[in-house]
Amino acid sequence: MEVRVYRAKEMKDILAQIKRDLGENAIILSTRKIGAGGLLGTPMLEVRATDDNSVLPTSHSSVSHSSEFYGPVGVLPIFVKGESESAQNASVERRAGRTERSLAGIGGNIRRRLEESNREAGRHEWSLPPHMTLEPREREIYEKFMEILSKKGVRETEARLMAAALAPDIPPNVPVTAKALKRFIIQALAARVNTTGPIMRSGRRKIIALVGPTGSGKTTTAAKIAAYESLVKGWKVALISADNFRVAASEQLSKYADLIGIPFAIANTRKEMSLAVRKLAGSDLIIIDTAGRNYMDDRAIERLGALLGSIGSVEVHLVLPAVTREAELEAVIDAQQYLRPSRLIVTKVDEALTHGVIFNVQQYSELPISVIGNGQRVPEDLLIPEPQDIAELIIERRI
Ligand SMILES: Nc1nc2c(ncn2[C@@H]2O[C@H](COP(=O)(O)OP(=O)(O)OP(=O)(O)O)[C@@H](O)[C@H]2O)c(=O)[nH]1
Ligand SMILES: [Mg+2]
Repeated sequence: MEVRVYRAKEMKDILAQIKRDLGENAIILSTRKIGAGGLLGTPMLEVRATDDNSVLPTSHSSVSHSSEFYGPVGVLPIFVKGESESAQNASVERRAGRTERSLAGIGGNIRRRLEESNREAGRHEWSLPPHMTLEPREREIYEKFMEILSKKGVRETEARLMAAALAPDIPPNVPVTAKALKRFIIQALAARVNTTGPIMRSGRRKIIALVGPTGSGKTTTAAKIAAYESLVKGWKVALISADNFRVAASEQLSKYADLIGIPFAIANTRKEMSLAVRKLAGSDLIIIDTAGRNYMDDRAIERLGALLGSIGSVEVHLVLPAVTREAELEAVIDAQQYLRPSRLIVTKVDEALTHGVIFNVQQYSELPISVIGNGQRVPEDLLIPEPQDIAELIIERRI
């Protein structure tokens, strides 16, 4: 077996040279950095290669390919140098065995840690709300409820109240298992969640505005509602873009209006807004899409408030994404109080790992939920939820 040694600063230069000398199927036996070379003493690379592919490991040996070698000469396997094929194969197999053993070790560690943390979770004793006492079986049920609710991301204070109120009501024949108890917790959640039902319930003319933080899904949801109410429900719908922050934003909405086949207007000042609303007076439903603004920017929120204030009566829907941390969502809810929202829209539930956040923001804002956004498709990924839908989504991830 002829072994050649190449040195250069760049791997690509070495690979080009190897390709020229030894052809496309050359095998790299080893690579290493060597100290010398270059004006500034830049490290050089040294590569040993051969065109004798009998050194390749047998198919079951696991030899890793380095991404460094994907490129000009294609995939060149890295291989350890050795005197003979059998010695090389044995070496590869020894290394593969070591890797498997160490992976098994890591897997074992992860599994052990998971088991420990599950045992911890099982051992966790949830404190009861103040002044509450429970019989031993009730206490056991309470613990189970708390385990389920906390796994689903329901805020602990809310969960404790719900679980403590519910535990004494569970009939004695119900086993204390998560499976048997889930339907009770779904019922309890459904009884607490507040939703509005369809946006258009009567033929009364309505103007709604979607407000909320940047990128929360306002424009997408405005288009979804417009398509649903107009194409499925047959109402006369119009869209207004009040987003003068980005040129592309009104274009985005105008395209949706074209696709749905409904009127569209842009209104960035109080005057333009009054004009647009007057022009679209024949519509059953006017949907206003607003600019997403940083919730800490009070001035922008005030300006938006003034713009919406120029419309006689507008139903404001606050759009929140289910994938934001709750502390921020609460800050957004606080900041947007100025706009007097009366409805909540929760988007991106398809991207959330747990859905307790829907319940938490609903309880925190005390606003009923009008719409759930569960994907990017317009208009398919829209849900006008009943409380039961939200409870099932939280506990069973079913929608
Ligand atoms: N997965 C998922 N993505 C969504 C959902 N709703 C919106 N999006 C995506 O979120 C991104 C932002 O959506 P927009 O509707 O432009 O959000 P916006 O609130 O109008 O954004 P700004 O006007 O910039 O504040 C887009 O990529 C949407 O496709 C949803 O329910 N699920
Ligand atoms: Mg937008």
